[in-house]
Amino acid sequence: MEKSNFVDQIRIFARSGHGGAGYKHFRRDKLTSMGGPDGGDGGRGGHIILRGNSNLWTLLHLRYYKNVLADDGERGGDNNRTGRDGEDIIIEVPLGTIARDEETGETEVEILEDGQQVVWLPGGKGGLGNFQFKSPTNQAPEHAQPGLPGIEGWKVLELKVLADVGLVGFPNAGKSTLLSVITAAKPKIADYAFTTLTPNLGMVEYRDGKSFCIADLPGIIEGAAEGKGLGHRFLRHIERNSILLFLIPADSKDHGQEFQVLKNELEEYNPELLHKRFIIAVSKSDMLDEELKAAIAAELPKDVPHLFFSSVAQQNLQQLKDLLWKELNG
Ligand SMILES: Nc1nc2c(ncn2[C@@H]2O[C@H](COP(=O)(O)OP(=O)(O)OP(=O)(O)O)[C@@H](O)[C@H]2O)c(=O)[nH]1
Ligand SMILES: [Mg+2]
Repeated sequence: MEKSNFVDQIRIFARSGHGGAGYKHFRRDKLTSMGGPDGGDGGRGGHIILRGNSNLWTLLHLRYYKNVLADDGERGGDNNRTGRDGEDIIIEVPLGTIARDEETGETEVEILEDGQQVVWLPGGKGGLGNFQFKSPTNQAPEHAQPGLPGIEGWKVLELKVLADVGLVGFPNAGKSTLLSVITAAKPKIADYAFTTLTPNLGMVEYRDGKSFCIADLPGIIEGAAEGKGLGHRFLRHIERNSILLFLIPADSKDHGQEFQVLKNELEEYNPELLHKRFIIAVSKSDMLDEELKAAIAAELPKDVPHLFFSSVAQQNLQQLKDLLWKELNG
């Protein structure tokens, strides 16, 4: 079995720092017995910040992160001294990471770019010291503010792979083989079902230095939405692909039917997936002659572009890349 180090979801308890309290104090020294207020402001609590890092591909590095607690701001001091801010915590995440609140399910942050930095859970503001409340009518304010609390809760970080093209197909359709011949990726390939257990990404080097990203996903079977096979949890990774490339092997019993089954499973998972651009590619076409190709073409839906190719015999790979590029930029 492939060792699974593809961590695409983690659950953490996070808390940003509380603001430090404002200080109440009056100046006292040898020469001043009844000085004015000089209590300083409290410092801000530490933020919890998310930062995109394009060198990360999974959430594996956060696997043992359970409690993420930022420091509180320091209390204000005498002589108008402002308390130190609590130290911020910066969590580096791969592009495509979403931060959600576990209870409400609400998406709070989405990281899409390298270096993008978002204050996810802001630290509480520090309270004002009594110095700030001095006024012509109140020369000796007794009041200083407490700091505001930080934000805490159970949170979920979830990764949705950002690829331009997602490969969709039954197990054994030849998805990983295709990835291995059009990109530098080296996914595991075998003639049994569910060889691929976690997504693989590869870059297709297109002409003139242009490239696009393609994601090879675990196979889907009928009933995936009810948990059959590996279930449909990996379908979340195609939610952001702009094109879905359906791979239907030449030796399928019914090509048209196989496409429908795959489409139904996507719809069960998320009906919006049906609004994406689809392309059908009949894989392993080295097994077909022209007559068989014509018969299969007749079974396929008329409104979806299709193409025959073979990874093993290196047939039509350039045409496939051209078609993907055209659809991506069309
Ligand atoms: N004849 C022929 N066989 C192929 C071709 N592409 C892949 N195969 C074979 O089909 C089998 C399955 O290939 P994979 O690439 O592992 O299939 P997959 O879709 O990634 O399968 P899962 O990871 O289980 O979902 C392997 O035995 C491949 O050698 C092709 O173009 N022609
Ligand atoms: Mg595979």
